[in-house]
Amino acid sequence: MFTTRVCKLLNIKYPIIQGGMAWVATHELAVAVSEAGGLGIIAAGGLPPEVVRKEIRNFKKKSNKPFGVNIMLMSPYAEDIVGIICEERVPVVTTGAGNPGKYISKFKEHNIKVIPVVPTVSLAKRLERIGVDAIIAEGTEAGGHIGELTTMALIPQIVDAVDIPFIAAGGIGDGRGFLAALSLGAEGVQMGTRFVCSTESIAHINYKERIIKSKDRDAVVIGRSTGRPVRALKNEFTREYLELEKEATDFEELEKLAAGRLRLAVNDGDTSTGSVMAGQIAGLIEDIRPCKEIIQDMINAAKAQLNYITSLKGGE
Ligand code: TUI
Repeated sequence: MFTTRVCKLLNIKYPIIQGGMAWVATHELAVAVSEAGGLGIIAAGGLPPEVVRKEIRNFKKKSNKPFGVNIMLMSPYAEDIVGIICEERVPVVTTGAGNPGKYISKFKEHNIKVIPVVPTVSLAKRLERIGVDAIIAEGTEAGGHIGELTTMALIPQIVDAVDIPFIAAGGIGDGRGFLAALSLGAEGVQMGTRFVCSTESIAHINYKERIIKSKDRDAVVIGRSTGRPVRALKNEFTREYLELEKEATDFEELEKLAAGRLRLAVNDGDTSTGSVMAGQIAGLIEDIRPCKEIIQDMINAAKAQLNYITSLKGGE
């Protein structure tokens, strides 16, 4: 059940992909997700290329399952990381925070599956034309760097616009969200925030606990004025940033304020002055569990939800 073109394309059991969260998505998390039947992803984020190579090799030492590397296209190292991914024969690449168009032919030459994250229909169509294998359509409910459209509005418009399989992301954290995404036409889901709160995620315990403590309106957006909006949980840092933003401060000053804040929260556990990037679904998450349980429970809950829907009868 729930076997889609995404499962066949990626050679995975469940069409569940782990988000490429900078600093959080190390090989440890990727191994856990891949071993549980999903697709684990190592986030290159802003890491130097040789560190990414080590992460890839560490994954391969611990698992023979398919996995991917996410390239954050704003990284100054993006080009070199593309080279390493090709050398190391990584099976799948996801990209974020930009248009990966110029790298597609190189990945194709190396037989690497490319799945870019896109926030709009127009970019999805353009990338389909140049030969990407699938698309991750990400709604604004997601954590980190975001687009404008909601998942609910974006997904059906993507289905109507492209023929390649695509994966829904943004606001998905359990079996109900998974089933809803499939109902709208997606052939898989990508989850970030849910996997941050896994046993295997190396995020500091304070980061995980901040997500568990969060309520529905805690995931706020900073940086709208810069053209690079980012969703993170409300704290001293987001308040200071939003105050500065109100004063119509220039881009550079805002960038300076945000520099290093994600690492501070993820690695040092400073959830007051660090950036606790997370999606709107954070309010739903109540526990830290092994990736295997997260995935199994999602599949079981999706089946239960589908049975419930089929059981609904009209008022005859
Ligand atoms: O990339 C993400 N989420 C991220 S990246 C990131 S790293 C960061 N660290 C500190 C400050 C700011 C960022 C944190 N979260 N998600 C995928 C995503 N990609 N969302 C939106 C996009 C996107 C946006 C524009 C993809 C393509 C795009 O194309 C524009 C163009 O050039 O056509």
